[in-house]
Amino acid sequence: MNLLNILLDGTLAAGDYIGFTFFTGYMSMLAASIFFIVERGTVNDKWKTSMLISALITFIAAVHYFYMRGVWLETHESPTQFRYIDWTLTVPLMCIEYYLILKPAGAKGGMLSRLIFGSVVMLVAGYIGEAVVPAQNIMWGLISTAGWAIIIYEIYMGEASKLAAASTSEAVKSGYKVMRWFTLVGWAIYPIGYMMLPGNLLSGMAGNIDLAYNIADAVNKIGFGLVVYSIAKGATASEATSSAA
Ligand SMILES: *C/C=C(C)/C=C/C=C(C)/C=C/C1=C(C)CCCC1(C)C
Repeated sequence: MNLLNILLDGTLAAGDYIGFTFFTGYMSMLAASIFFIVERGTVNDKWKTSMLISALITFIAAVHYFYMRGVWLETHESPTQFRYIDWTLTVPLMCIEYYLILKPAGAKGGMLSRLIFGSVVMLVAGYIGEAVVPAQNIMWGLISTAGWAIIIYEIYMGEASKLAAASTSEAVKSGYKVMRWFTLVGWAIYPIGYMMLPGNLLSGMAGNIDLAYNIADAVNKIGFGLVVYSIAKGATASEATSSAA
């Protein structure tokens, strides 16, 4: 029996597709970290910190995926604690990416604080709804969504969006639009996964919360890092042309 195999020797059974995504998540996060670290050498100094943060995001995720796939293999239950520890570290780092990208355009600490405040509300409420009082997961999901809305407001209508619009760098301007699209559309996969919790709006659906989260993490951590990478590359190239002229 598959489950017995897993309990006895921790192997990945054929047909355990959620387990597959924990393994591919682990390996792809690790590969992405190496890519960002190596490519960091090819961008101008002022973009090197952004590249390092991209690598840290995927590396922190790789380490947590290593543990999460272990929990999944042994129990076939959601590794909720590791999941939220990972997000608590990686989501604020994504806020720092916004700050660093907009810093040459004049970003201030207040903008960063508002993004981080929104993240804390979003993640603390999400954790309470998943792990502390699951019977009230709808209410906590709504509070968490309010935290996400603070972030969306800031990057679409708040100071961050104004700074990006006023930036003199084409690479920053166009890359910023892709970054915030990830934060709106890519991040929407998480609440959809959450709604598959028992008692929530999509609980009868055939989906699985860990499958949704694993796909979302790959899209949002690796994809977001690649956008930062393309901004750094694009800005480096145009900085070279302008200094040669
Ligand atoms: C690398 C990890 C990332 C980008 C994690 C993002 C997580 C979210 C956007 C979670 C959002 C949630 C809601 C908006 C409502 C329901 C509860 C959450 C925490 C799943």
